[in-house]
Amino acid sequence: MGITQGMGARVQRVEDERYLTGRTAFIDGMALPRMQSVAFVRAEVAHARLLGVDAEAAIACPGVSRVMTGAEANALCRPIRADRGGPSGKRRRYAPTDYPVMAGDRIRYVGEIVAAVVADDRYLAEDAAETMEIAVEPLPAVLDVEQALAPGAPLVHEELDDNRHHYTRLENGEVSAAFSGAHRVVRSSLRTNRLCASPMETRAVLAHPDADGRLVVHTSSQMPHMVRTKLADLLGLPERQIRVVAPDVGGGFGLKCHIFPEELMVAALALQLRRPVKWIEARRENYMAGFHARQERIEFALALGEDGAIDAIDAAFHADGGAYTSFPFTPTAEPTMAASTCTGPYRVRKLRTEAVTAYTNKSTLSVCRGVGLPIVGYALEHSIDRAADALGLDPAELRRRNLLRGEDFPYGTPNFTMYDSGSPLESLEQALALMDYEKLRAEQAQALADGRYLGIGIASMIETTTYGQDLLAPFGKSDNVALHESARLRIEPDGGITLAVGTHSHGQAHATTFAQIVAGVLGCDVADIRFVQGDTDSTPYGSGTWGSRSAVAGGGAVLKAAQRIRGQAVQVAAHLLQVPAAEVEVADDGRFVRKGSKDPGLTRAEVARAALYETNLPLGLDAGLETTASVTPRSPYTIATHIAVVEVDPATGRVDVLKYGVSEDCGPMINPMVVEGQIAGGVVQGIGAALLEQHIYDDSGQLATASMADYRLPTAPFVPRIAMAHMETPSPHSESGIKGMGEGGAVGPVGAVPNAVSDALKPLIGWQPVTELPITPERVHDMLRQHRRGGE
Ligand code: MCN
Repeated sequence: MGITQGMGARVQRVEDERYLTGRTAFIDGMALPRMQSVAFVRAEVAHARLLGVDAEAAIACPGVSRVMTGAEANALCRPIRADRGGPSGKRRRYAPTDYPVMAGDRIRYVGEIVAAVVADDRYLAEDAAETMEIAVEPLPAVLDVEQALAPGAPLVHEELDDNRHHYTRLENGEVSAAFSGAHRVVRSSLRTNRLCASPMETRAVLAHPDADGRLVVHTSSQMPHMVRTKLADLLGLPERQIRVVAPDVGGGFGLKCHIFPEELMVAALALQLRRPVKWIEARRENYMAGFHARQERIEFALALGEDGAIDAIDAAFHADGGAYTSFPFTPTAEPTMAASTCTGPYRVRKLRTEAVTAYTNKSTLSVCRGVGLPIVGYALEHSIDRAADALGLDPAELRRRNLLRGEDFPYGTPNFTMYDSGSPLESLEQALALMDYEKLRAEQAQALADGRYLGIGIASMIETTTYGQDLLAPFGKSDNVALHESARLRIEPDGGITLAVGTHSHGQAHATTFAQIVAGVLGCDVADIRFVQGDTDSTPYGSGTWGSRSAVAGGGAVLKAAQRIRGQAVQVAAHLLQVPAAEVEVADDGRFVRKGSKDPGLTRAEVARAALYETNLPLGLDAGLETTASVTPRSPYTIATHIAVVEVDPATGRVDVLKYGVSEDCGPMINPMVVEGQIAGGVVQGIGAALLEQHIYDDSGQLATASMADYRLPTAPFVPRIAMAHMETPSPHSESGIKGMGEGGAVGPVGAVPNAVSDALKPLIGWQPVTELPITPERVHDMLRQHRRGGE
């Protein structure tokens, strides 16, 4: 089969069979002799002085082997800390805090760990945890970014002067003049919902000392090498004494690319007790103490010329950042990314942005699929549709007048980003054709005549992917994330191939797509390749999977390793065939043949065995066929257009998504089927973010949405079939021209669905903005009610 399974082929996902037949290695299914379970005792107040923890009754409970409280835990393990270089000043400040593994003398959010109880099983541990007496002196809680930033607000961290975690400001061009001279200004105050990743598998850790006394930590992580480095650093152990394994991981969506107090605590307890210790997170804990994302207040303004050209953008993103600085990604990532991408795919030269993160007494806010881009998708696309309405233009027409075109690329944005290639305008036209926009408008008019309210929403977007050197180097030295990615490739003596990578696939199908890259270079089948990931003992150091980087960074390293090993194999084959290496080529079926010769040449196995066993190979050649390669990537930008068609029922406020279409250009696709799967999964998440998902804290800082009954996720009947069309503009920023695309699906709906809702309600109340997400039936009712009130 060989080359037919290379890049571009719709190869069936090789990893699915084991998931579908239950032959998986999730941590919950693992058990070791003498294993203990942990239950964490968590704070029940949002902000308090912690006066004391009475563990006497818990220690006496049946099966309990250990109870640990803050003083002891914090002496064993240094706090998590995310420092970053660079001076503070008028335009920039960053004030990180220590994130202790357990609350010391202060509690800062409901769900913070106050103690750990270790027992023979989780039931016994939970029963004992119930008996713990926690004495607190409540303090006023800060529960909102505006409250946090108001002068005189109670301090979440006493050592800081105020609750500002961070701010950055940028001004490029004469923005004030552009606004005062504008033909039209469109200004909106918007709010995005506090939501979370909600992976199917919650967080999970199983740690134990091995026979040599090394610490082995199984953890449900997207970044196993980073976790090992931080465990060593914070527990004070030599890194070589730690092995981290991220086995099967049931989804991460950005949550699992952090180091967590729970990982450190379970590891510390296993070392102390000298036995395996396990923790499986309950959904309630995940919602209270797994990080949240996205809650921001946004001020967004466009200055437009008479022809509808956007002259300037003025945008401020204020994030409700929660209690602590997470590592390696921090609560500052969402607003910073929003500010640095807020011109989207449009031609805008003048820009003013402000990004602020405030400490609040809530669970820490960090990254989730899309990081800042869904916020921009919402605010910018909302503003485009609002402007189109104000100017009396069709939303597609206003986009046509402002979108970047192919000839504009490479394009430097006013926020100092260099877009590489593609055409947002062509993407719009492709999406309009895919969905038959004219026909949709006719159907909408017919529906209205029948008394139904249909709306069409467009979102044009550009997705930052890979987060390469160009984007991250300007932040200076980084101890937080490694930029490179690596791959190790070995051709075994029987011709089979072992590929080990530093990334971590937990749904993205790397076992298939990375194998396709190798298949394309070596002319083998995907089935010939054993894929290894997630184990720091057997994979090369990599940064892991986040930021839609694996195809470009990891895939780039795989390609480099495959090309290098092919070169090595050609040297050996040349010796065996007794011709110069330049005369040898790899045929589509993987045989090493002399160019132009009908001779069958050599199989991969023959060459691989010779590389190990042949006695008279030239002395300069490495023995065996094995290599490790790494790539430090640049950032390619993926272009997409999403179109949503919704129906709104004004009586109930219910919004149904009837049709959905995506045009996507992520460069040459390694596997179009995998790309389409990623888009579909993302769109479902994006529809959830637009219509359903929301964490709500009450006035005392209690999380009111701590179960799946209250935190609503989209299910299959909620989502229509998704139409897709592709373009494949190569990127000059990557090997093979590939661009990443793992997050974009989740970005578009957050712009397209609200616009479709405003469009649906237009015949009833004129074009009214959706100013807050998610668009619950209550919010639809509010829009209708406010309009009625306004008209009175
Ligand atoms: N791909 C391709 N051709 C391209 C680009 C990508 O065939 N031109 C393939 C890649 O080879 C890979 C997949 O598409 O198999 C996604 O590639 P990429 O865009 O590099 O994204 P990553 O693999 O780095 O995945 C990370 C991304 C992120 S950041 C989040 S969050 C996310 C997501 O992927 N979390 C997910 N998708 C997820 N899907 C599942 N099922 N579960 C998660 O937790």
